[in-house]
Amino acid sequence: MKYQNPIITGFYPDPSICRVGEDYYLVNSTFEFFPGVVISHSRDLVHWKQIGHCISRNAQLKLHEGTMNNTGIFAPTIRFHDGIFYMVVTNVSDHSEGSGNFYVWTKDPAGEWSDPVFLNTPGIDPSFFFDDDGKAYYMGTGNPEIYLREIDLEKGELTGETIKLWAGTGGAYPEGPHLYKKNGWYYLLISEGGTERCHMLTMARSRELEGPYEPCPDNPVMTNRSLRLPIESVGHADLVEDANGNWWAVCLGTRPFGYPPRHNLGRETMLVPVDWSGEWPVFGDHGKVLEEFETDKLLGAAKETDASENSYFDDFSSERLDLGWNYIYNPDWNLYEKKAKGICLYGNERSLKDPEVIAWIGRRQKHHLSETKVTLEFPCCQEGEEAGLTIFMNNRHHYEAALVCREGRRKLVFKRQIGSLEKVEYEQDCVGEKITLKLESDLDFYRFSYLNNDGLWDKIGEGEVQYLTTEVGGHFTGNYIGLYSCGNGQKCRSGAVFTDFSYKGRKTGEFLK
Ligand code: 6LW
Repeated sequence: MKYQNPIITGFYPDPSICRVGEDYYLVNSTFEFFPGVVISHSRDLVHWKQIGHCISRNAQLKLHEGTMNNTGIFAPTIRFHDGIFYMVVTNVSDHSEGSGNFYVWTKDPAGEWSDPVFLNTPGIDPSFFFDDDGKAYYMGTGNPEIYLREIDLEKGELTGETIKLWAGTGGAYPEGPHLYKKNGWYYLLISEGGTERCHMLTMARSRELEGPYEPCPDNPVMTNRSLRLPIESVGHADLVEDANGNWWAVCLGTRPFGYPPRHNLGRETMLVPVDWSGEWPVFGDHGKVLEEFETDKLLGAAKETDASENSYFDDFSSERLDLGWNYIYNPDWNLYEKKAKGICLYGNERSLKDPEVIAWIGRRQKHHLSETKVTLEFPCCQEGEEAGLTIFMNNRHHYEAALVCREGRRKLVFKRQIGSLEKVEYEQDCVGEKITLKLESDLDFYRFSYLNNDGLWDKIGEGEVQYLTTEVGGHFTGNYIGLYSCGNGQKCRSGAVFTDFSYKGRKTGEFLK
C-alpha cells in the first residue's frame, strides 16, 4: 500500500505521538494561535482527524502579545501512562507570567484537559519518559546538553538532580528529545542543525538511563539536507510502535518551491516507516523522507477520514465554532457574537498590522492550490472601520480584500502589507452592505475577486506568494486564511457578519499534471 506525505498538511509542526491500543494520538504546536496544541486521532497512522485542543480555555494559557510566529506554544510531547494522557510543552515569551514549561493531563483526550502544572525548569522541547520501574522523568533542552530530571507527577514537581545526557553530534540546537526503551537499551532521539534546511535526526543509546550515551555510528539517522527532495527540513520526530510491532516516526518537514526555494504552508506533519529489526532504527528510505512510501506494514484501510482535508463548508450555524478555526492570542470574547447563520466580528481599535488581540478567526491554508469564498455583511459607516478576507502569515505579511469606510464612503479595497510596506492597490465605491469575496491560491499568486451583480467574479487584485513565505516574512508558522474586522484607531460601530465560508484544496501534483 502506498501513502503520501504530508499526512497532515499545512501548519502542523513538531508532531509528537502516542498509542493506546489501536488508537493513535498526535499533537502539534500552535505558537500565538488559540486554542493551543492541536490534538488529532487516527486508527491507521495515515488519516487523522482533529479531536480537540489540549489548551482550550483562556485560563490555561497566557499568550503574550508582540512578535508573531515565534512565541507562545512551542513543541509539545504527548504520552499515555496508567490511564492518563500527559501533554508537556513550553509557552515561550519574554515575560515571566504564565511562560515556561508546563504540562496538562486528562483521561479523555477529546475532552477538557487539566489546568497547567508549571515546572520551573529552563529550555524548550520538554518530554516525559516512563521507565519500567514506575519512575517518571522530564527531559528538556539545556544548553547544549539534553537533560533529564525525575518528576513526581502526583505532586507536579521535579524532584531529581539534573542529569546531562547528550549534546548531540555537533550540529546546532540539539533539541526535541524523546527517550525510548528497547531490548534493555535507552535510546535518545534528538534533532540537530536547526529547523531549517540542515535539520536532521540523531540518536544515541545507553544501558543506563543516566548514560553515558554512545552515538549511533550512522548519524544522522534521518535527514533530507542538501538533496533537493520535494520534502525538506525534516526533523523533530517522535517514534511509535504499532499494534503489530512495527515502528513508525512522525516528523515535521516543509514543501518548498521556486528558486531559491521557499514555503508558505508552514512545517507539516510526515509519517516515516522505521525498520528497527537491528540494533539501531533505520528511518524511511535509507534515512530520507519521501513524498510517497510503499509499505506492507500499514494498518488496514482507513475507516475514519477527515472530510475537511480537501473541502470545507461552514455556515456558522453550529453551536460552537468548528475546531479548525483559530484566534490570534487569547480571544477577547466581546469581539465575537454567534448569529443563527453567521459569525459577527466587532473590531476593536487596533489594526491588522498590530501584533495584538484583534477580531480575527482563521483556518490554516492546507493546500498550495486552494479556493476560499465567504460572504460578508458590513454596514461600515464609521471612518476607518474595516472587515474582510485576508491571507495572513503574520501582522507584517498579509494581503486582503475588505470593506472599508473612507471619507464617509463604503469602499471595496484590495491591499497588501509586506514588511513595513503597505499599499492599497484597488479601491472602488461599494453600494451594497453585502459582498461575496473569493481568494484563490497557487504556487505563484494569491488572487482576490468579488461576485458582481451579474453573478460573475470581478478580479480586484493579486499578490505574490513568495512574500508570504517563511523565508521572507515568517518564523515557525504557516499561512492562515482569516476573516477579520478592525477599527483602525477606534472601536468599530458596526459588526461584520461572515456567512457561507467555503474552502477547497487540491494537491499540487494533481494540478501540475
Ligand atoms: C521547536 C524546535 C523546533 O521548539 O522548532 O524543529 C521549534 N524544531 O524543536 C519550534 O517549533
